[in-house]
Amino acid sequence: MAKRAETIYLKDYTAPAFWVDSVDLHFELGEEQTRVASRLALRRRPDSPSGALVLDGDKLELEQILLDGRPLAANEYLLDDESLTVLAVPESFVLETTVVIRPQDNTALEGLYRSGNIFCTQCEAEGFRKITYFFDRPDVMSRFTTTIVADKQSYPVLLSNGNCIDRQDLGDGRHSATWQDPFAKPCYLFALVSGDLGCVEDRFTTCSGREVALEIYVEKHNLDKCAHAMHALKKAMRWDEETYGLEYDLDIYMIVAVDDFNMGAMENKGLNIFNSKYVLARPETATDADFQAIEGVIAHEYFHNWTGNRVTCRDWFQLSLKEGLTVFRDQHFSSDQVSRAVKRIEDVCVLRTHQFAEDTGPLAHAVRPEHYQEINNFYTVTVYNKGAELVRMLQTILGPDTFIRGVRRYLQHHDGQAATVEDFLMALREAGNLDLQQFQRWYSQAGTPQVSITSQYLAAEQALEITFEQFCPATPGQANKQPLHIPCKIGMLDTGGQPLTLQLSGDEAGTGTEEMVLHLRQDKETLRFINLPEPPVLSLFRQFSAPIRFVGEESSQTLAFLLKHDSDSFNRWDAGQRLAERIILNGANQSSRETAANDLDLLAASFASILQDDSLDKGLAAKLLELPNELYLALQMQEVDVEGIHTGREQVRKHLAVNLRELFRAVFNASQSTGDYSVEPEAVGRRSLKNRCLWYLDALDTEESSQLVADSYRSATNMTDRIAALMLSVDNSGALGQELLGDFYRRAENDPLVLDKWFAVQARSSKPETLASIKNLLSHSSYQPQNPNRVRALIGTFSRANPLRFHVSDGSGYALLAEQIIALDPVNPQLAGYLAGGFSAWRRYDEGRRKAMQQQLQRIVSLPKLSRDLSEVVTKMLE
Ligand code: 0A1
Ligand code: ZN
Repeated sequence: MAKRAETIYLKDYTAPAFWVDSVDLHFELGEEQTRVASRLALRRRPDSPSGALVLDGDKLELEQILLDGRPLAANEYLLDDESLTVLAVPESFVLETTVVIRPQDNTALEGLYRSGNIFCTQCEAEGFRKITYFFDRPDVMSRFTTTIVADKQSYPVLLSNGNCIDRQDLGDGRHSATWQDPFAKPCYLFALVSGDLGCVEDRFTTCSGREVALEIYVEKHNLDKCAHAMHALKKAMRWDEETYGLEYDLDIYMIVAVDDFNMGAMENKGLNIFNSKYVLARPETATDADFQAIEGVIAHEYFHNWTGNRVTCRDWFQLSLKEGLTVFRDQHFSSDQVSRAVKRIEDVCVLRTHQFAEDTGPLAHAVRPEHYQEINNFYTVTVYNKGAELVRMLQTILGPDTFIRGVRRYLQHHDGQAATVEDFLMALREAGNLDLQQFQRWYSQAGTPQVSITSQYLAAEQALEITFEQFCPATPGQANKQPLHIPCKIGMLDTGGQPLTLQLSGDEAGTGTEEMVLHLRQDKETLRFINLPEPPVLSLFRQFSAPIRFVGEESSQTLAFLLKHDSDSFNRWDAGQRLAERIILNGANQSSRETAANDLDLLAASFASILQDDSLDKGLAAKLLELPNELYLALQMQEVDVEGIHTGREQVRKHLAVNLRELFRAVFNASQSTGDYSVEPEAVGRRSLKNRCLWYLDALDTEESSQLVADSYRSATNMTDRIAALMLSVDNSGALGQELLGDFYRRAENDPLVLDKWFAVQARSSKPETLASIKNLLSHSSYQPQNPNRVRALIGTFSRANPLRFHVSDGSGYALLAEQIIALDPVNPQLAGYLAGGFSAWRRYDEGRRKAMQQQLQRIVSLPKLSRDLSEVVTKMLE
C-alpha cells in the first residue's frame, strides 16, 4: 500500500528511451496462481542517452529473467515493489521475464482480476504493470501477440485483442488460444478475458464492404439481455461512418460484460470490457435512462477506436484529448437518436450539477491538469464532460463542416501515434484557418467563468448595447485568471415572442440571421445591435454555447416569457429553471417571500400552459416541468442551507400540485402506455411526462394520491414506471413503501443490477429513518462490499444524491461515509478515492457541519496506511 506519493508534472515529460517493437505474452491461468511469461523486442531510440532499462512492475513475483536468451545474474538487475532495472543492455535486444500473479486476490480491480468466475483485465491507466514488467505509459506503442492457457471446462472462452490465430487442445484438460493484434497499441489497451460465457453474435458490413463479426459475451443467464446493446453497436458503427467517415478496422469486435468493474466500460482494442450495467437490459430490469446510457456507453467505447486507440494520448495529462472528444462524439450520436433538446438539457444538467461543483471545490483542476499524484483521480467530470464542452465550443467556433474536416485531419496526421492537445488544436486551426491561441486557455485554466450581462436600449438610435463581463474565480494553485474566448449564441425576440433579425453594428456577417455567435474575448466588452424599433428580449448562450455561469438581469416576467416563447428549447428550459430557482431560494428568505409568492403564480401559469400544449414534445414537456435539483440549488448559495433547500423545493412542488391538480391528473391519464414497450423517443418522452405528473400528484399527500402511486407500481409493466412509483412510496410515510420494497426485492430474483436499484432507492429516501436503514442494509445478505456497483448504489447514492440525509446536522451521515471509505481503501483504493469526493464541498456548509466533515477528513488522513488514491484527494481537500 505504501505507494510513491510523489507529484508528476506535465512539464517534466520526456520521450521514452526505448521502443518495444513486439510483445509476446503467455498466460497460464490458475485458481491459485497465474504465470505470465513475456518476450519483449526492444530497441534504444537513437536520440536517447545510454543507460539502464527501467520497466514498471507493481508487486510482481519474478521467476525468471533472460536477456537475448541468457539468464541474468542477480547483480545484473535490481527489483523493487514498483520497477525492474536491468543495469546494462545493448542497443537492440530481447528481454524475457516470467512472473507470478494472483488475480483471485486482486480486489482493486486493476490489472488481471476475477469477477465471479471470469478472468478479466483493466489496464487503463496503470494496470498493465500489475500483469508484467513493461513501459506502462501510453506513448510506447507495440504489436501484441497473446497466448492464453486455461482449464477447458471452467474457461471455455479465451479472448484477447485482435484476431484469433491459433487454438490448441493441450490434452491435459487444458486448452489454449493465441490472439494477434495487427495494430500497435499502448499497453493500457491490452485486454484478456477467460470464463464460461455465452455469446450473442451478429455481423456488420462496413462502408467499404468488409464483414465484421460482432460478439457480445455475457454469463449465460444474461443472453436474453443483449439485444439493445448489439443494436446500439451497429447504429454507432454506421453513424461514425456517416458522420466522420470513420470505418472499423478489424474483422472482429467483441464486448464482454462483467459484474465487478470500477468504471463504466473500457475501450480495449477489439475487446471492450464493460460494467454489466452498460450492457444488460430488458424492459422489466432496466429503466429508459438505463437503455439510453447503454446506447451512449456502447457508442462511446466504439468511438474510442479512432479517438483514443488509433490516435492515443502522449501522456495522461492529455486524457481529455481522447475522453473530451469521445464524450462529445457520443453525446452527438445520442442526440441524433433521441430528442435533441432533451439530450442537451440532460448533458448540461450533469455539467452544471457535478462539474460546476468540482470547479468550486478543493479538487478543481483544468481539463488538462498540470500535475497529479494518482491518475485514477483524474477520470473526472472536468476531464470528460467539461472536456466535451470545449470540443463543442470548437465546433461552434469553426462551424460543423470545418470542425469535422479538422477532426479528420487530426486523425490522419496522427494515425498510429500518441498525440497532444496541441496536435488536436493545430489540426483544427489548419482546417479552419482560425486563431485558437486564446481558446487554448480553456485547457489549462480551471474554474467556471461567470459572464454577467447588462444592456441598454437607446430608443433614439433604435439600438441595443449589451455589455459582457467575464470573470473566473480563483481555484487551487491558480489565483489569477486570464480572459477566455467564449462563444455566445444569441437570438432576440420581439414583444410578441417572434424572432428578430440580428444586425450587429459594424459587422455585416451576422446581418439578416435570427441567431449568431458572438466571440467574447475580453474581460469587458460592449456590443451594439441596430435596427431595433422596440426593446427586444434577449436569448443568450443558446444551447448552452459555453460552459459558463450566466448572470443575467431578467425580471421574472421575462423569464416566464422566454419559457413560453423562446425558439431555442434549451433556453426555454433554462428560463424555467432560473425562475424556479429564484422562487425556491427566495422562499427561504423572509424578506423576499412576497416576491417569491408572485413568481410562483407566474411559474404555475407557465406550467399550466405547458400541460395544455398538445403540440409540445412530451419529453421536452417533462423537462420543462422539472424543478432544479437540490445539489444544483446548493451550488447557488454562499453557504448551503440544507433543510431550506429541501423544504423550499417541496413547498413549490406542493403548491404546483395543489393548483394544477386537474391538469396533472389529465396529462397523467392521457400518457398511459398503449401497446408494447418501446425505447423510441416518443414512448420514453410519454413515460417521463407521466411520471413527472405522478411526482407532483404524489405531493398532494392524500389517500387518493397514495392509491395512485400504489396502482402505478402494481400495474407497471416496465422498470421505468415501477421504480418511479417505488421511489415515491419509499419517501412517503405509511406502510406502502415497505410493502413495495419487499415486493421489489422478491422480483429482483438475484439480478445484481435490479438489486442495485433496490439499495439505491432506499439510500436516496428523504425519510428521517434513512441513515438507520442504510446501517441495516450494510449487513444485509445481498450487500457486497467488494462489488463497486453495490457500494456506489448504497454509499455513493447516499453521500452524493441525498443531501438532506447525508448532511443531517449531527454529523452521523459523515461518520458513516468515513467508516466506509476507511474500510474500502485497502480493498479498492480507486473506489475509496471516488467516495471521498462526497466530502469535497465541506467548506461551503455552516460551521457545525463544516467541523464535522473536517473531523472525518482528518480522521482519514491520519490513518497509518493510506492508498495514494485516497491520500491525494483527502490531502487536497484539507489544504
Ligand atoms: N477509458 C474508459 C474509462 C476507464 C478509465 C479508467 C478505468 O480504470 C481505471 C476504467 C475505465 C472510458 O472512457 O470509457
Ligand atoms: Zn472514454
